[in-house]
Amino acid sequence: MTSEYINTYTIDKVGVIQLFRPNVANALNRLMVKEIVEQLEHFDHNSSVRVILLKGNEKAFAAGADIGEMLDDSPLSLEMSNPFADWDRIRLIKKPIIAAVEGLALGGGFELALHCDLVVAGENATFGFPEVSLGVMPGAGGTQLLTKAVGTAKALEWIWLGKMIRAQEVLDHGVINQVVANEIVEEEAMRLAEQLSNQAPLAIRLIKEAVYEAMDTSLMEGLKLERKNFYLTFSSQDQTEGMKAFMEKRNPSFKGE
Ligand code: CO8
Repeated sequence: MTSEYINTYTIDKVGVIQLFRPNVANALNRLMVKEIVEQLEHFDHNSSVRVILLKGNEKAFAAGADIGEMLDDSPLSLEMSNPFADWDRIRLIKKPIIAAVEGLALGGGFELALHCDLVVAGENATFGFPEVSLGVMPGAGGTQLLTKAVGTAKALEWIWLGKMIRAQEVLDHGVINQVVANEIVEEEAMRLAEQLSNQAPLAIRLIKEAVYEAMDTSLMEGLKLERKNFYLTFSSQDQTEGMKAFMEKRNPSFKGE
């Protein structure tokens, strides 16, 4: 798969996607978003990959959607080109996606991080939705995903004021998972990815599905799905291995079967 705006590689069972438009702070043009999504899907279907790591560079994870590309958009051109169809596909990825955020995660860049399951950020990382200063608003899920994470008061404050928020404050509001020294962001994200990649893959993906279901559904429906997924884990050899290993007082070795 050849890509213009991303670099990709694997380390053990971790598939890595690096956003690569360094001359424009990784501003996300539509082709770049398409490339990211297609690579996420590629890793999702690759049985030797268990976790996906998304990263930028030390200056920027991504400074938002490409403003130059949007300049001449109209409601009709947006409706017809349907740029958010690609974003919707991110939600369908079954494997864990971890974002390693250094530097800026603004606008669409913050939204991309919010589409990831876990986020490790550097202490100098800055998050924010500056769209209001461009006369627009978040469009790739920012108002919904941020509000679900922090509630209406903080979401309105941050988005209305186009606030630049330091990583620690974003962490304090439970939006991201870890803030670490800038130099070790990637290392820590990779450590987390490796830890997850050694867990039983079926359990990991069914947990992801059940946890996101809790955001959208009634408690009864969510409990039903959880129960079905719980039963499904008993179809795997990893369940037998995990429980046997406990009984035999040893570490389990999960094979993803
Ligand atoms: N789009 C296009 N180009 C950008 C963007 C961007 N979002 N961000 C930075 N660049 C470019 C700059 O124009 C500059 O290019 P050049 O060297 O050719 O002049 C280069 O990147 C470096 O930027 P700066 O010189 O400005 O570097 P600074 O370190 O001084 O500042 C900032 C970096 C703070 C990132 C600054 O460039 C900035 O404020 N950028 C805009 C941030 C922004 O407003 N983001 C929100 C965009 S709107 C959005 O994301 C909507 C999402 C919903 C739709 C998504 C689906 C399509």
